[in-house]
Amino acid sequence: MPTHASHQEGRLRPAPESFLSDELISEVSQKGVDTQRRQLLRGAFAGALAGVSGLAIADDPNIIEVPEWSRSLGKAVATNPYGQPSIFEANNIRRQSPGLTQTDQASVAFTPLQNLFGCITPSGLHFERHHQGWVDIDPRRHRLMVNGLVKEPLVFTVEDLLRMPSVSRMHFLECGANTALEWGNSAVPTVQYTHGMLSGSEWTGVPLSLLLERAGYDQNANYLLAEGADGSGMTRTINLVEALEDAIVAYGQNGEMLRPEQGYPLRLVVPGVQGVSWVKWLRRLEVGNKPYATKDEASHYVDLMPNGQLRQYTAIQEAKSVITAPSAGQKLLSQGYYCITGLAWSGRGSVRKVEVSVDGGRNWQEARLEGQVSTKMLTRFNFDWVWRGEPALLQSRVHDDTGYIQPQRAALVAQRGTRSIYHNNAIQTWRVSPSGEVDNVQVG
Ligand SMILES: Nc1nc2c(c(=O)[nH]1)N[C@H]1C(S)=C(S)[C@@H](COP(=O)(O)O)O[C@H]1N2
Ligand SMILES: [Mo]
Repeated sequence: MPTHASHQEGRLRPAPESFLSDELISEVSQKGVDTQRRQLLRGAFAGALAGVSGLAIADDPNIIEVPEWSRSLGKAVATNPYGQPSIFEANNIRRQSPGLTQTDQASVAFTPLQNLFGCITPSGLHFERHHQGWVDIDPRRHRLMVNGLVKEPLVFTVEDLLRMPSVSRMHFLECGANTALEWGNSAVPTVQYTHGMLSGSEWTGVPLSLLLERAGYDQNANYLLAEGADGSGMTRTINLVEALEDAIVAYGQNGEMLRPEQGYPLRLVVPGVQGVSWVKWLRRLEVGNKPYATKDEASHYVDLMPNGQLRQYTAIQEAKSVITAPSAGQKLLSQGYYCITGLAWSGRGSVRKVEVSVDGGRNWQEARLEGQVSTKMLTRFNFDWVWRGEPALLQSRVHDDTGYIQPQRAALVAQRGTRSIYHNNAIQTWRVSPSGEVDNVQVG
């Protein structure tokens, strides 16, 4: 078996010393091109199956010389009391889109999907979307009120909630505006910006149903208002009947307390529903019997349909998938084997099947689903591909367990027009040119 080092370096030009320079990082951030990932693609995949992997190069100093890390003491234990990624991963960061207005508070930073494996997003790379900046709330002073159509209004402290029975479940969180720029013809440069308002985590907290039962909610009520404690006045109407099944008042994310950017110390988890309803810094739940038509569901988060009407309360994130590598902004440097990899998910249930096309949707073949397939969670898929230098159009499409199939862009546009912002779940196309460059194109 070739070692990881020989994969990285064998026969291939090693990464230039400067690849972590500030200039490069800022250039990468601006253009959204991920040079480090290119290096990895070059190193890890080039040659595998084409018979060149593991070929030792006689004068490779990385084989012959004993590196300094083998000749010295390592750093002391607990030098990093809270572990950090390797400095060689400094390029793996959340980024603001070059195509969007960048404001300090009402903005979004996207998850670098092109660099991630599996289906759990490291908490520090979970995308962030704040309407009024993020806050770091003192949990001792935070309160959650449950009121409205209940027998007994209640106020919980964070400690109260930590003492209650808890559940831990894996779910994706996708902003309804994810892939919004693809409604037009803006050719967003990387998958980080086309699909990076998407993350997957294990969430821990108290089932919403338990809190509402404690308060004695009115069994005829069918709506819930969720309110956040930040300055944005974030208030959302939640479908109560559905939320009673699987919504969580969460304090945990990937085994620790929520990160402040994700709503520390409490957030609502509404599996399958668009991100905006996952109210962060959750401070109040009001049981009601009609939709609340708050500002974020009357003027924002509505879909402008081709007939000029606005569609309201489109909560569920329909089935969607995307190839994360190879993807736009990356480059295939040699012919041979590639593992096409990506993510699939459905707000209505679980992924049944993912297919991949390398010819723009004319022919489809089934991809492998890796690991556990969980409901309303990201599923990783992999697909073996040998590239012979031909131009290619890479696409993926998911089937979910309701029988729904992710639509081609033309089919979605025929129904929805192009003036929407939210709920674009069309098939994404990456074009591979004979030079190996991969870019974002819209076909079909
Ligand atoms: N209180 C509050 N909750 C909020 C928001 C906010 O600005 N304030 N943003 C919403 C939006 S639009 C999205 S997409 C998700 C983003 O969650 P994240 O920042 O943890 O990725 O949180 C939602 N909950
Ligand atoms: Mo959002």
